[in-house]
Amino acid sequence: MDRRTFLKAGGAGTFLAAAGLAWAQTRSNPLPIFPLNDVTGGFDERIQLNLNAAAHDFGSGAASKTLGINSNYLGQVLRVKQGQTLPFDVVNGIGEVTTIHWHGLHIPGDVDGGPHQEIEPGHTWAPDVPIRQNAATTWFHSHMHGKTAEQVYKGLAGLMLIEDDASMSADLPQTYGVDDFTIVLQDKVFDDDGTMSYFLNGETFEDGFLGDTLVINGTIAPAVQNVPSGLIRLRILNACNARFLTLKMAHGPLTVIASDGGFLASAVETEDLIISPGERYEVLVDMSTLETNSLTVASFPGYGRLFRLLAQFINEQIPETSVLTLSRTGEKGFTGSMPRRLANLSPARADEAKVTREFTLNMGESDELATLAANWGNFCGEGMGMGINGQPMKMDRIDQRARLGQTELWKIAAEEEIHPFHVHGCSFRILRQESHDTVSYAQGWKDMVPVQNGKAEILVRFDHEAPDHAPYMYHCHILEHEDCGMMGQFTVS
Ligand SMILES: [Cu+2]
Repeated sequence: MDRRTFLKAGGAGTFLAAAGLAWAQTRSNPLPIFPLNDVTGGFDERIQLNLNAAAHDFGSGAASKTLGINSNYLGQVLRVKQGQTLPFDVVNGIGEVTTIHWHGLHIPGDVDGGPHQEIEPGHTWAPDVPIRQNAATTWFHSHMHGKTAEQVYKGLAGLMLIEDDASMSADLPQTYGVDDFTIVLQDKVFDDDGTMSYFLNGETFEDGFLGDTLVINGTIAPAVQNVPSGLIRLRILNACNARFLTLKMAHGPLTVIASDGGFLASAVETEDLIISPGERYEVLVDMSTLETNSLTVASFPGYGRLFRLLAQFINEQIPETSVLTLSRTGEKGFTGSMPRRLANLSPARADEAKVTREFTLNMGESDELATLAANWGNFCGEGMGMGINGQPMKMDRIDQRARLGQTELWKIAAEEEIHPFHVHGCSFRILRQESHDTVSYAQGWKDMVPVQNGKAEILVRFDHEAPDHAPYMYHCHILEHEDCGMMGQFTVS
């Protein structure tokens, strides 16, 4: 057995163990609702984001060492409005250097919060962040190169709900914490003493860190939430470091109304929704008649070669776990009906592209890649290397130069495995995924595309500048892959 085969076998062992585990505890916790900081009506002073080192009980009874933003774990939900320029004071109190990247925002490179905008411990980063894009569910998180995976895992992430005039007057549930819920899904490992653990070895670098316990809004699943009758809106973020999730309702379909970059053209009904690390989807669930309904999560059985092979034999045992039970009260809630038309979305036209770029996501195999990755300051397992087009991330190298306002066609391929590819500074449209039809709920505005078995093609355009000293990133959103060098840099001018 060579090293990789051995690592793969190790990965399968962990997976088999996880498959036999009850992912969930037996009792349900109340769904934690993140405090809402709603500045859509304006703000009097700078918006303070305090990054803290803290302790948090996930429901295991033990306090885990965590990171949080104005909170002990994860952060407030910020609700902001198109047209605002948000004056942030991001105060680094976590005791080590970090950055905060605004994931999904169309903003200039010098306020993007990528790995070049380091915040030293005790220092404050004060970017003015212009919100010019349409309504969307976005998030922000550490992008400290080499530490992103660990810092995000520990909780350095929060949500930003961008609204606009259309979204605020739309006939949709939008009463926060009543019929409009922000849902953050993560997978964790807990030690026997109930504390959260994070460790890295060849396997966790290769597959990314996969937990065996699902956590929803910072509490061990399942959670329960009382809701009024009518439509319930769930804005869902997959904030796992590496795990793809398949979401379903116990009864009836999910109605998808928005993806990463905003509303779909029209609502899409689906039995299951695949959500990759970093992706967001907004769904509606009809609670007019059911007493209870549950959001269930299974691990997407497409991950890894051996995983797929094994999945054929043990597919039945992959636990489909309830993460959130909605329980209908007597109250009357949102009385509108399922929407049909949601937004004007012009068709994505490949013939508008002036430039074509090709990317291949590389991992593991060559010693050369591992040596380069290590030499250029990436954080990898021993002997491991990752890169894009044969090049691991290098902080002082610009890989691509794009022109402002020009439409481009990007073709992305993966050597092996599946990788959720993310591009900074924009939303894009998925044109095609060679291996399979692009699911209809992924045909709106996106900033993530899963890449596996053949090329994924996206149509992208940048409307803000990113200079050499503050370039944008494109990278795999399996955070251990990103830290290991599956990332590149580009300017826009
Ligand atoms: Cu990857």
